Amino acid sequence: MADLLKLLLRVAEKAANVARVCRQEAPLFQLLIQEKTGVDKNKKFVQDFKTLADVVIQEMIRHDVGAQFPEIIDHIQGEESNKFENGLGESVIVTVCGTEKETAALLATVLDGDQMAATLLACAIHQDATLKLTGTDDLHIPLSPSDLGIWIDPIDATSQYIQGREEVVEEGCLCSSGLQCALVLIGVYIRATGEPVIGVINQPFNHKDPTGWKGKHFWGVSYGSVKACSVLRPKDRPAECPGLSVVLSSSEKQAVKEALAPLCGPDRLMYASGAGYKILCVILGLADVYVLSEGSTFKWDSCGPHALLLALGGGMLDLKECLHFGHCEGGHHDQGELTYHQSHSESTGADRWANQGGLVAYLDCQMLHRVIGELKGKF
Ligand code: 2IP
Ligand code: CA
Repeated sequence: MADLLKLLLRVAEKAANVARVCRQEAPLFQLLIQEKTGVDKNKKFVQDFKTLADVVIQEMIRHDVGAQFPEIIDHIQGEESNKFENGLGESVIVTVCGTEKETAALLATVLDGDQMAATLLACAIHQDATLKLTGTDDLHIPLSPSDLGIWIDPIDATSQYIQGREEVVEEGCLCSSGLQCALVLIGVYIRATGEPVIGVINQPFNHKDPTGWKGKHFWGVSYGSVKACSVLRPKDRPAECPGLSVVLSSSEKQAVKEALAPLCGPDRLMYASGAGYKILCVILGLADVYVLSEGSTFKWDSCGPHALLLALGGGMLDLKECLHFGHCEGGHHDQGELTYHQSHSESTGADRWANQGGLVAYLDCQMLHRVIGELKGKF
């Protein structure tokens, strides 16, 4: 399955290219930033261009993975539906076609005949990405494609991507908002158990050099004794530095913020945008723990980054379950690990795939234990 990992890294890079092109090319950028409401709303198609960009990236990943691994194609799910409908009852299924020209023609139908934008977008979708891969060649992952399913978040933290603020941060610090928080997330899980096994994260806007924005990618594999990650596990905190850092959503409940403040101190209780980005902060050691008390993330937000946490010896748990049962024994915490194969049948729409009990992401079980201890009974 190392071939699947390599393919996912390449398609995630292609997705990152599309994300960058949509901000670089003026005709696409104009479409991206204009919020169409009321009378300005595109009369022919209801969705905004940003939804189209998300859908196109998701379908491109589905197309490329399906071509090489047909056994997985019916088990690739994402945040977006590829069906575009308008008020006149017409609908178009947005897919990636066999040729760039055909894709451009199809995209033009949902872009209300804007040939220029459709051509630019189709060109980015059909362009192969070049990526230098390291550490993936010797990997042997004893899994079969017919056992696997995939979750895709084409662009997580879409609002940060659209606003496009360019934040400058010091090395080793997290970015609370801005383009750096926007990520392409792809996660592979075992269909029978829901366990995440392969994760790919691409950060299309990692840093800027004189030629423009440059991205960065991260990957992890966790299956039985096979644990591999492009990121080194951060060093354990020295004993003389007992403080603990937690990253939260700025919209987190006040009770959670207050419960964690004494544990972290003012500088170590941090806020950042993007569910995927906050998990990446834990993976990179920029924060020890990410806590979310609401059911506001979905399987596509967490599956990919979760595999990297597992590869590094950490994990991601359902917060509610953890608060209820939570003990961390023997250095690892198995109870309440999030899974990716079952929907909430009582819910509708995207909520069927929500991480309903909230979540807590960690690398070091001791840190998890301290955070859970503080939160118990507080909200
Ligand atoms: C969002 C995005 C938001 C996050 C939310 C996700 O996904 O990651 O930033 O909220 O949970 O579902 P917050 O930043 O408060 O953590 P998307 O941008 O793809 O809708
Ligand atoms: Ca998301």
